[in-house]
Amino acid sequence: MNLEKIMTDLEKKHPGEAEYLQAVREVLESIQDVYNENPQFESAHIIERLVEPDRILTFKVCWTDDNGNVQVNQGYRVQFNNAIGPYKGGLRFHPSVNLSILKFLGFEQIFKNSLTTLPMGGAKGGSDFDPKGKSNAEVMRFCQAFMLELWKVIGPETDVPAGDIGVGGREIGFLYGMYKKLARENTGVLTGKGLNWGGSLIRPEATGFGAVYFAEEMLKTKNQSLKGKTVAISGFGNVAWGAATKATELGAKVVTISGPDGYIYDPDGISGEKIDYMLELRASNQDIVKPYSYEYPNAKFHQGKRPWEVKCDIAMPCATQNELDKKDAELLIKNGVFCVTEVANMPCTPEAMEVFLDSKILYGPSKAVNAGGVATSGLEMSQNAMKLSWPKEEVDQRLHHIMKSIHESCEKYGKGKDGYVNYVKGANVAGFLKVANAMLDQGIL
Ligand code: NDP
Ligand code: 2IT
Repeated sequence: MNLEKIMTDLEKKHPGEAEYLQAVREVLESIQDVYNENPQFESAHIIERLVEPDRILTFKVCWTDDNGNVQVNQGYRVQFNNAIGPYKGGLRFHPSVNLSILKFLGFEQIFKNSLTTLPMGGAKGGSDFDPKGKSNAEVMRFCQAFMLELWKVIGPETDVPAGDIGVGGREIGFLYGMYKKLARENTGVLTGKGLNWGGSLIRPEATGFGAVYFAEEMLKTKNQSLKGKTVAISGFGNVAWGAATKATELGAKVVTISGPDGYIYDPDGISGEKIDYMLELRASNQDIVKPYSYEYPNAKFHQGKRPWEVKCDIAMPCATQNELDKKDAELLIKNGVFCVTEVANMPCTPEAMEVFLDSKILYGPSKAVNAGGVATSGLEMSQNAMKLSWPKEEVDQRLHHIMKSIHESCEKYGKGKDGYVNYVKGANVAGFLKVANAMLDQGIL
């Protein structure tokens, strides 16, 4: 594989798509060896076929706000690869959404979904719509207008969207309602549905729970556990909530959460009703964490700062891409962090990742760590297909089992001669091999 040539060609073809190019480079660097050892991949041009999405749908979303003004947003669905199952991946509603971000997320989703052991291909979609400050009725009208276009390309056996930043239970409800009306069917076309209309128990918690189960497996390799560990978390959305809940349940102390306004340091630990308060804050539509320090005066708000300056054993970035850079990584290491698990998608910059790998700490990449979310979406699809619903314990047990198996795959392909497990390499190679072999089996498409 001529990595630099592939990257130069891709940069020429897709100039300025920084996040997408970053995600591709990371995977190609990891899989180089296994790719070169298997000439059948090169002769079938697997890389060239894998780095380009199968297709991208872009569309205009017109809707009317509460003041009667017409609003126009951009909508997207990137169907990346369906070698091992129907396209599967979330929808992100955030003003920063553009094609580069959705292509990076869709590309990552291929390997993540492959790791889950379930038959799901990779996709992502969304819009530059900003849910912040919008009324319920506005969110509903936007979701309905978005689905008016999207429904043509999705279906329970073709492409199954779900949530991501800015898309939670409320949005999935509005989207599903419109899909059902247009397609005249009541099927598992979206995941993250309401629990009383086809949703799976544990799906809301699954990304965070899965991430903590993965961290537990990593710690076990060092004869350690979460008990008594101090954890720094960023973000205060759905994923941060699930991670804080499970980490606390397993005996860790979560001391930070963060928002675009800064971070909260709570020396007493963010547990119990404080975790519920985090959800209230998120639902308040203001997008700030500062009010936490009024509610719990022992906690301190640090304006405009990120939580990576606090002393912690475990860091769990749960907000967004590239939110932890080289300086943050060096500071975390200096302060004694020994385990970093990426719960958001690609939260560490390539330079930060290098610092963690060079330091040989336990470092779990997002594809592996946060795969519990989409894995539980896969379990929701199975339940919908069987027209059954599993009890909470069963879903949780399956999720736990899947996270253990992802950890095993990472160890299998990521363990070096010195015994250090490079989980980045492990996740990329394991995810890649399954998809690449499926592509070989299915011919040139
Ligand atoms: P939410 O919308 O619930 O929360 C994301 C949170 O991060 C928001 O509070 C957001 O605020 C905040 N945020 C964004 N940028 C920053 C920043 N620079 N500093 C601090 N906070 C910031 O989304 P989720 O919890 O669902 O998603 C969080 C991450 O997890 C994303 O990377 C997502 O892709 C990933 N993920 C989600 C899964 C899911 O099932 N939901 C599954 C797997 C991964 P603001 O809106 O103002 O930017
Ligand atoms: O990034 C992700 O894996 C998600 N947002 C969840 C996708 C899904 O289909 O459940």
